[in-house]
Amino acid sequence: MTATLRGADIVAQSLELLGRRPIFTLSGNHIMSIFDAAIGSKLELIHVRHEAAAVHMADAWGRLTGEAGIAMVTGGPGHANAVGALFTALSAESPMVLLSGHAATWELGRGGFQEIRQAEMAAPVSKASWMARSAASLGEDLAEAMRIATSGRPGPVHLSLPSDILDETVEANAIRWPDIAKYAPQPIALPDAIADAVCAEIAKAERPVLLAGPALSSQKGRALLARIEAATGAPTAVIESPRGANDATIGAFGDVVKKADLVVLLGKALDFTLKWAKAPAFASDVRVISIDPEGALVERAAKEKSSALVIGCVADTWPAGEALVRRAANAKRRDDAWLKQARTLMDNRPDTWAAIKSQTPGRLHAAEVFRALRPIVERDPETVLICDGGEFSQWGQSLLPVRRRMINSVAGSIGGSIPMAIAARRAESKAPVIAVMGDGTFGFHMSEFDTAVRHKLPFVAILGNDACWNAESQIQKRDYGADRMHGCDLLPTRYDQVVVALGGHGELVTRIEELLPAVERALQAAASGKPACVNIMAESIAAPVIRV
Ligand SMILES: Cc1ncc(C[n+]2csc(CCOP(=O)(O)OP(=O)(O)O)c2C)c(N)n1
Repeated sequence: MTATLRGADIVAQSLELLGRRPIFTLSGNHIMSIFDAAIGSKLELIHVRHEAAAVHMADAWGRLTGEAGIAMVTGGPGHANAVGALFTALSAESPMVLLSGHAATWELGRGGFQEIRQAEMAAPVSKASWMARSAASLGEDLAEAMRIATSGRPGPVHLSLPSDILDETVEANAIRWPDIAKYAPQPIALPDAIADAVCAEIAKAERPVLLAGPALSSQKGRALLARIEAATGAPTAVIESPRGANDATIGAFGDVVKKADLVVLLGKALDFTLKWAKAPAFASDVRVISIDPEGALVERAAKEKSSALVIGCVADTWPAGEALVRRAANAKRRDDAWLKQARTLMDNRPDTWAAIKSQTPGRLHAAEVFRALRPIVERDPETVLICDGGEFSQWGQSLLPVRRRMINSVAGSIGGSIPMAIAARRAESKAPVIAVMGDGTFGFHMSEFDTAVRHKLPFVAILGNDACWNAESQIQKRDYGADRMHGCDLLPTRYDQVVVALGGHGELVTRIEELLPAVERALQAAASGKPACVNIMAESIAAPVIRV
């Protein structure tokens, strides 16, 4: 008798073959065959409370580890819930794969249960999106999805899995298991001659800057940028926030780019975050170099900057960065006066911040909170920090220097930090995982504290609770006037008690003296297995802007 396997078993075994990692999932009719196939396999299922959370977790896994994170949801509504979160992963350039169950192929076009055109739905927020067509080749579909997710500019990929294909049995000798070597990413190198030309342009420029996209925001990516900076003498920065050069993480970088006479884009799209490198954000005669994995983005740079684009080349970011480090030695050495000047601006945090104190009894100012937290995040160099939400967390971005950090991406999409912290804990077993967010943001996925408790994946949430969607309230104040701020109020809810009810640890902080003891207790709770929330009553203040 020939052995047979179900499509679902082929999925489970292929996922093992392609490198074991957790599967962030929410169950549903179309994927119960895969849950069944997981029995006796080494698949680790982390079962969440909302499909978007599964995607945020896979996104965080991708960003922290560099390997494709996997989210698995059911078809129709499960898929629809998941798709929105792909936008965050796409703009964070995060490698991940969304596997969605799907109506059976024989139901299609006939009004099948939860039938919807899933691949088309996910296409605008994915690098690639398709529906599997045969059980025998499911392993190849998975390998191809992971290859695309991790190749070139990393990003999310979607694969729909029709339930009849998952249920179908295939004879073992007919199964096309993926040849792993065939699916390894094939990076596009930057030719030495072009690397030499880029290095020569940098050496010749008076005030060059090198800007990287979110794919280099990882610890490894930042280390590569530090090496490029040391080798070329050009200041480097990751542009990972919708605030672009005005992201408070990079201090007064807006003043640096304004002075620049050459901008090297290393896997950084020329887009709204850079105001398309036009005046007044940049000098009107700034010259631009674009090195990008996507030809379309090199072309866009050419279109936006016409003859000011001095070099455009399709190459992958990592090998291109390595080539610049290697070839910089051949270029004329520049003095480091400009680099020092730029670094001073990027490290700038206004002196006045050191003395900021809350003006509102019973509430803390964000600057007080993050000044106090800085020594805590610096205690362990492997600490993972996640910053999410509006105004409060941007103070955290600015005041908490860490090597491993994730923010809510160029899309500025709030809400993913609690699931991201859970996935970060799964990727990092020892160092503290700290998520900073506003109270509006906390509400998106607070039920995932239950997931953290069930799966013993503890972290600490630092919650700036001003009972307001403050970022939007600040827009009303700025654009329409202080007398037209309305409709953005929340309640001073005891989110700490919500977390206790879900099985975690909660702290309420209304005075600065209470902050550090509360955070230490929260860290201890997390170290002993309980996720924790420090609910800090905070003043409603605008995000920091650093200008010199
Ligand atoms: C998914 C998504 N929904 C809505 C927005 C718009 N938005 C940006 S910040 C913000 C308010 C955030 O409020 P909160 O988390 O309480 O942080 P605060 O600004 O009060 O510090 C909103 C609604 C967004 N960027 N992303």
